[in-house]
Amino acid sequence: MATIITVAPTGPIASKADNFSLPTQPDEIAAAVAAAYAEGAAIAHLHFRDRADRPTADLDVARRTVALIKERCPILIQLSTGVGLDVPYEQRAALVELQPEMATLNPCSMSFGGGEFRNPPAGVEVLARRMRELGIKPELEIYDSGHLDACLRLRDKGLLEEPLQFSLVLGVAGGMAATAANLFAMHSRLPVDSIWQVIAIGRENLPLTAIGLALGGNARAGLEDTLYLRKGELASGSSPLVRRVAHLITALDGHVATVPEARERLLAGRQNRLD
Ligand code: KMH
Ligand code: ZN
Repeated sequence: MATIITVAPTGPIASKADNFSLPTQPDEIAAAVAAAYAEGAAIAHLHFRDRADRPTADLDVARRTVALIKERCPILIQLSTGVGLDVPYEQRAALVELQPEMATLNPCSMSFGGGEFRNPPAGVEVLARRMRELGIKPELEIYDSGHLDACLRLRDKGLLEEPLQFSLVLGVAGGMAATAANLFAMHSRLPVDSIWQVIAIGRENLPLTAIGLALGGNARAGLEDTLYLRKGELASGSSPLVRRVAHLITALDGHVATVPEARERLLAGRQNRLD
């Protein structure tokens, strides 16, 4: 089966002071996504920033960025509803009204680095229900073992449709540590037929992404997850990180999913609403 690469070019935390190549404005994000698409990414996981580079859920910024991406390439759009730690939940949730093909769903509140990532249970249920109504595929962000159980409860309430799609996020301070043992433990608990990928934050990004691929998962790459290509060497953008993951996939005798293949696997029977 083809392996899907998601590019995550921006994220909620890093700034241009951390890595000058971080794209924050619509034209920069569109250029970064197009370059990543050329290297094999089939999904773009998007966060937006205002003119001062602060995380924003501004619908005009989101719409403009998506339009610029669509002018350049046919990559699938996944909007982050995580957005940023200081953005109110209702604004974050409103992004799904743009009807992207996919969006993230973060099931639980948690400490997140030095801040708080607020995902109140009632809000999560409303957002899950709305995504189901709109036919938007949720990517479930699992930062710890109990987050998986929270997702299974949402499924049991009829708010999530199978196959479930998970990101196993390792290495956020406040979530599970970036260790192979944690990855194996989470992987062993996923429902059969789940679609999943590793999101490994920071210095363990490469080895844990490689283990995820060897276990049959998809992969995510980009400056949201690591600012470095290797120790001491800042990445010049997300596309070198995507290229490296594509090499890993082919070295494992796998095949990098095209956009039509990713669409078929993730969105069978759904409409492409942003076209
Ligand atoms: N920034 C990652 C740790 C989201 O955007 O909804 C998690 C993430 C979640 O990508
Ligand atoms: Zn994100």
